[in-house]
Amino acid sequence: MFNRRKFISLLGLSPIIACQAQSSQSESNNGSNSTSNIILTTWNNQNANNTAYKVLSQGNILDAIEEGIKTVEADPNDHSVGYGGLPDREGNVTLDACIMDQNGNAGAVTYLKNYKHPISIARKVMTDTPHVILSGEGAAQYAESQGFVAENLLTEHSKSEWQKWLLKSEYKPIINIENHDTIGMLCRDSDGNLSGGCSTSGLAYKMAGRVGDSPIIGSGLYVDNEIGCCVATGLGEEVLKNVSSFLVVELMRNGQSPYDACKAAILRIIDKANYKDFQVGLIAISKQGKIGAFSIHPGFKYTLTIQEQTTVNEADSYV
Ligand code: SD4
Repeated sequence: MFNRRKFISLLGLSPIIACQAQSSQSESNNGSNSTSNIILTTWNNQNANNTAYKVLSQGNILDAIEEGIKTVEADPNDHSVGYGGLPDREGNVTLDACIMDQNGNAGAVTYLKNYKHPISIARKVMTDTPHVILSGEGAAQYAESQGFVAENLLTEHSKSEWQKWLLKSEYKPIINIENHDTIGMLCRDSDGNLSGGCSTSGLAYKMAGRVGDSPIIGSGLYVDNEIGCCVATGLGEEVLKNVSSFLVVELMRNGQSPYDACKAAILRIIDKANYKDFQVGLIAISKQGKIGAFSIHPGFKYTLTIQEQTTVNEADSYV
């Protein structure tokens, strides 16, 4: 029943590198060696990968994650993240983000309005406060106190899309199966240390106050430096109910490869829900530098940077 689609968009890669990237969906070590830097992101996020890879080459894994994710948060053409993200049903762009490091530290912001770079604020929550999550008004107050500047995140385009939606106001919490672009990023540095981050404006036209999986440690992201890391994208409600990223890391702890663990966690979701109308995609890296990805429906792409080569690949899927 598994549809093993092996679509690869290559950016000037040699056939040898192409084969390495292609086999990355299964059990191979995707051409990495024990000292490879690896950046793995959800969807087609080549700019984010290239930025993060450059920063990681200079040595700081958290800077790599923050700077990589910031490129997407600042991009008005990405309608699922930061500036230009589609708003909730009341016309407010509300943001969720989190970060987790190799020492098990974590920080997150949820339901944050008017700040373009929630990943930077999440990082500050992690490093400079005694808490893991700051939410809504409190997160905004904290951002202001740290010198972040509030701004309107609704672009002309996202405003006019919202106004079109208002005409019928039909709310279906369905994730576009083929082409979404929330950013989840996993990094492994040359010492084998792992960290990750995630940033999203969540579901378009969601109810005010809705928080998805992306800022919730264990659901949208989980990192265990001894074992591996995982990040999720898709319909957050289903990921939340299954604590999918933690599950993937625990399955890896029990010996499964990143690919098998992502597949098993997707099957767990499918067992419990009518999966026909929604997408979930998972990506993971093991401590040893193997990667895996799996989704419910075809169309889930992930971006891999390794040995200075960036490829956009389509994950295997259940349907
Ligand atoms: C959410 N998981 O808020 C996010 C949305 C997402 O690609 O990943 N979109 O439910």
